[in-house]
Amino acid sequence: MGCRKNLTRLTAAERLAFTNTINQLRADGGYDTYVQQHQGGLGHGHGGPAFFPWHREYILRFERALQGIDPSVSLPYWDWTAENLNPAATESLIWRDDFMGGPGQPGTGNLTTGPFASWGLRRNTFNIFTSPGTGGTIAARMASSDYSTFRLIESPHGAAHVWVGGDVGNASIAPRDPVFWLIHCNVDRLWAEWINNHQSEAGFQAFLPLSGGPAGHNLNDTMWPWNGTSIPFGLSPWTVTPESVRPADLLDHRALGYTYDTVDPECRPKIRFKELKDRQPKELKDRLPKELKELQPKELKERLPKELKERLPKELKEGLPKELKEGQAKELLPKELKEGGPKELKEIREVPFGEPFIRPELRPDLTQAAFGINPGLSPDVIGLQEELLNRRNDILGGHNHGT
Ligand SMILES: [Cu+2]
Repeated sequence: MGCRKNLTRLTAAERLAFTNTINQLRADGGYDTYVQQHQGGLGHGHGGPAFFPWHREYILRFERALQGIDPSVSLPYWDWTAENLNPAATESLIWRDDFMGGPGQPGTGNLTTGPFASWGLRRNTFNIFTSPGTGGTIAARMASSDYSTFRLIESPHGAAHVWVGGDVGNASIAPRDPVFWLIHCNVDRLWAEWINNHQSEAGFQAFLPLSGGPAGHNLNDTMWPWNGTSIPFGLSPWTVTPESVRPADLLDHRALGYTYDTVDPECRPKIRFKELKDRQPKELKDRLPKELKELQPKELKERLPKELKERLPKELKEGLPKELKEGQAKELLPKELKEGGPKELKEIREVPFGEPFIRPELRPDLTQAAFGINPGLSPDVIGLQEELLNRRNDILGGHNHGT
């Protein structure tokens, strides 16, 4: 299944593949159809309950078009609610010249940098280090388990459009700027995340209304343009084979064949080794018990799993990790294991997944073509980290996410 990631997690190769396929789709003549559909759907996929499902189907079809060119591509998302600031950085990630390109030129607003520089796009002349700053509103909406409250996120999503401005700031032509797909992938992620967070609550509805709303906005209504009905908003038609696409068909993103890194375990980053390489081995070593500190990585690798096991209560020592995997006895673990393993491991795991940008102290030189760094550490040290993490995951038996 395709894994839709925060754009800050894309490798240089993934950024290139994404922008290349978009340019290819446009060169093939397949891009403008999406712009027209969005324009035709202005009064249908916007300003009402269908906003989330309509755009889910819409961007999924676009993603599949990209995958028809390069199957490795998935849409990335731009979490516009997070600080878009990279204080000590040379540039912020989304506006890199090898990704979305920069803001519009002062005066004209013309986009003259990046892979889409020749498209004739316009954007605001914004400061690349400042944020749209809509996080608070999103959090309140996300906390509600009522769809009619949640869906008001359409409004702060609009603020992200307007903040970038130019083409993507104009609803009738917004998808002309590929930033559109990143904004709407985030909208879609928020819906997936919201459903995931609330679905176990009694009476939860992933979409409302079930009936009684405007046409196209009820759970079991088919949606334009996929239903093949006449063009409702006066735009030139294109031929579609009628398909039944209803909000009800779109509630489970996994069933549609993709995952999100903030929702689905298999899409989550296990660990950001590349970013941690710089820092973690030294810190990890500093925290080891004195008698282990002097050991070389190879020796540590052999000894640590054993040490870890010795810290368990007697009654668990013999049985690990099978019993724990089966879900019992977690409460019998020593406090530090309960909370996610020895402090060292916990810190490895919790290093800043979810933050939009690589922490300054971990950040490679962003003026380089790639994010990859090579601090020249021994593979043994890296292997040790991996083993510790794997071991912790074994011990916690799948309870390794999100506590
Ligand atoms: Cu939008």
